[in-house]
Amino acid sequence: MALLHSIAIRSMWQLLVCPRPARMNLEAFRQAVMSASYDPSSSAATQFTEILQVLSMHMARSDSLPDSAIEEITKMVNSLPMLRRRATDGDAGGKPQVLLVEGFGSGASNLAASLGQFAIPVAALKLEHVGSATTQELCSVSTVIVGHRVLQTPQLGDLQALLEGISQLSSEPPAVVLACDESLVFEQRLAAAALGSVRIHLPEDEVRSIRELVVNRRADAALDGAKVLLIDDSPTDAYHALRIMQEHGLVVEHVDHPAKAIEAVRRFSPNLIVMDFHMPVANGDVMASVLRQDPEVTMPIIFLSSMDDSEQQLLALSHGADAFVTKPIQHGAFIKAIKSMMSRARGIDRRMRRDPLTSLLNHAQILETAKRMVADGIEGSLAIIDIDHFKTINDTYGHPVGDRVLIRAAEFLTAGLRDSDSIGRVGGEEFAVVLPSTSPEIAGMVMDRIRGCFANLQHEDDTGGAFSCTFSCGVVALDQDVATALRGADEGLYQAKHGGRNRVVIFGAQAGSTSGVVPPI
Ligand code: GH3
Ligand code: MG
Repeated sequence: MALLHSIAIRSMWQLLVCPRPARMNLEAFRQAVMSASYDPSSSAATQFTEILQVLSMHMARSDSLPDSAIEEITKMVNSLPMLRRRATDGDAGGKPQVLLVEGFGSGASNLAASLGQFAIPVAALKLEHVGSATTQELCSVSTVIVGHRVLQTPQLGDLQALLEGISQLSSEPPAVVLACDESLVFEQRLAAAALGSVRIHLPEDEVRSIRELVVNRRADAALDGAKVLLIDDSPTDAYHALRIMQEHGLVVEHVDHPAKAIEAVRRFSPNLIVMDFHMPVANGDVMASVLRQDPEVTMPIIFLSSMDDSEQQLLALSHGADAFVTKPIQHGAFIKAIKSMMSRARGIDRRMRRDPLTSLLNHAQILETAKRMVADGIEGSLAIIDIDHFKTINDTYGHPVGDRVLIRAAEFLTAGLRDSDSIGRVGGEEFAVVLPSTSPEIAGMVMDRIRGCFANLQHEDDTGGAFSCTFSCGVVALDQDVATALRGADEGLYQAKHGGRNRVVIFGAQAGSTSGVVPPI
């Protein structure tokens, strides 16, 4: 049975069924949904069942689907990857990815408690009880927190064995966060090196940097939905590589000739390229140079090769290749190589493009996105959002609680907007959203819907109490130069603040045109 993932299901629906919703394609889609693998208790499972019900109901009546059913299924299919992401994020009952090893100082348990406040679930375990921990509990662990006192005890060996066990289960060694009361001396650091990749955390260090470590490891480990361009002229080899990658949730596009590679890279924007070394017209070393001529092609390139010639391999590496995998492909080693390349590339990409607290695009990147959209002749809208009285939240509840509100606002925007919209953090408590192919009126309504829901959210403070907060938003047409649009959105935001906050104001694109407060939906 094919191991299909939510993203593959969505691609199939968008690329195959929606353009031609005839019986044959509908049937293929129904089969794919039925054979998809998922945790039967997850919210994604409910969504899968609902899709099947809608499909079966309409297919019993006719050979094609009415527009209303297509719309309904499209909505469900679009939300699948998000449900899956949520499940892996550990929200709706996901397995904890952080394990606290208890008994080696209060610093570690304090850190674990603070992470809990950032909505990161932490499981706890004593080393003497490792034997009773189940595979289920340990296989999702990517970070282990332990107090530094473990370094001076004979239990250090038990901890090493636990870490080894976890890396075998999850095919990745976990990161170790060593919670220390004070700076370590060199001998202690030497002992800590035996634990693998260790991050030292002192009482004065910010908890949010550990939160980032956990969140990033989770994002890096997930291959689901990452895009791979496979360039291979041999149908048999291509089929083999394609199957392995698809089984691990990768979205793969295959081209069978080097001449098609450049166009495919532009259209498909892969996260990684896997390429046969020996191909007609150009071998791998030349192809690597050709692809790297384009400044956009920064993604890793892995070569598949049956040759053992280390000199040729070195040459290819000097031309911009990143790794070699020898044919015939060994399933495990191949996926490991892909994971490690992809995770390194994503880490670099994230540091360059993303805001560390919210993982949204940073200021420069969201502006770049807006500029690119205008340059491509796509009209849309720009929204600037600013949280109301945020300084008071910090002053009343403390900075860490303020941070949590920012993270929540970012998650809320991400969940409420389309995948094609781009979201950035452009200041302390200010966000920008670029909505392609959306008029300011529609963008205003969308932002107002999110505003209304956000205002109803309850945020927890550190004493178990709850509070709510609001945001104001300015919206403008993005059909002109970005600096002018930004001034317009800022002006809309200014009017929203002065009109009483907790509202969205659409600023007219033309000077002197009317600006409007969005009526409640
Ligand atoms: P207004 O409704 O007019 O927008 O008032 P405000 O209090 O939201 O605006 P103001 O600009 O006076 O305060 C913004 C505050 O945001 C001040 C700053 O300390 C805080 N801030 C900036 N970056 C961060 C951050 O990363 N985390 C936290 N917790 N606070 C931040
Ligand atoms: Mg503010």
